[in-house]
Amino acid sequence: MDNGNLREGIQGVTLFDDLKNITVTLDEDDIATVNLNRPAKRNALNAETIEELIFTFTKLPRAGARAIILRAEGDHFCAGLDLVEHHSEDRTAGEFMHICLRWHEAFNKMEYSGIPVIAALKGAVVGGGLELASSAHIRVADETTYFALPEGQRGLFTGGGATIRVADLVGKARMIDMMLTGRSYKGTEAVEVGLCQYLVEGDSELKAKDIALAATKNPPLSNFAICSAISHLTNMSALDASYAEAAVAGIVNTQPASRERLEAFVKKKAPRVRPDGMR
Ligand code: 1HE
Repeated sequence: MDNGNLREGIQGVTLFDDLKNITVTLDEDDIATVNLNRPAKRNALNAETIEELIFTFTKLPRAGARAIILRAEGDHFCAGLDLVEHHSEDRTAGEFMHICLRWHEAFNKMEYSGIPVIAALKGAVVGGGLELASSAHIRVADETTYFALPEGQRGLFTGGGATIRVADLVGKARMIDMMLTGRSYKGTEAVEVGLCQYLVEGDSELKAKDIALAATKNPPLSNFAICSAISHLTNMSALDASYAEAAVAGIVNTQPASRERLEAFVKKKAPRVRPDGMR
């Protein structure tokens, strides 16, 4: 492993240094940064990038990462499906179904990873780029960020999970409107409709880093439940979900780290929950 220093602000050890389209670093706070690194192609997702995302999100939870920042080189987070590759490959329906299954594999690895994934967004977050961003647990936008699903206008349909995750964020009616009309969202409106949870002036990555650092202060087992159980439980019937929730809480809420924190509360040494946060 080499010492990575991709750019000012991201420092750490470079992991998996044989990847071509993404770079991955792990810093001294155990925060990994997954960096989409095809800016000349606006970080469009070709088949190789998807395979690299699968590899990365399979390995990272067991490589010591306690939180993950997903960011991109260049002015745009991600332009979605690599349209040039899709055009030149001239895929059959069956071939493209398999491509979509690989996208699902990558994005499910993120959403169900048990490690908080925070997306630092900028510029275009469109089509498959929005499918990628919506697989993160938290999305931070800056003032340049805009969200769109131009599939309809391209004569395409979403294939990377937008019908599940984007519909979950904004609701079915808004998603249908975005796809039929090419409508895009940005700024406070994007926050209000649920496409992102934070909107910052300046660099979204700084806010993502703050969020990641805060998350690393929680016990890993609590984060594991938050960043996998909630997604699983919302896929279940309410009856089964409430049973499974009890099982997860049985494990998480009796862990040694939780006993220690409760002991601190009982001894009046733990922070209180105030309107402006825990202090
Ligand atoms: C690309 C792609 C791409 C750029 N695939 N190569 N996604 C879209 O419909 C979005 C398509 N892209 C755009 O609308 C624009 O490129 C952007 C708004 C993102 C950026 O604009 P701009 O002016 O900065 O860049 P550009 O001049 O359009 O593109 C620069 C290069 O990036 C150029 O390559 P070059 O070799 O000619 O320099 C572009 O071809 C390349 N590029 N976007 C391939 N998407 C699982 S199903 C998911 C379905 C979808 O995702 S549909 C949405 C597709």
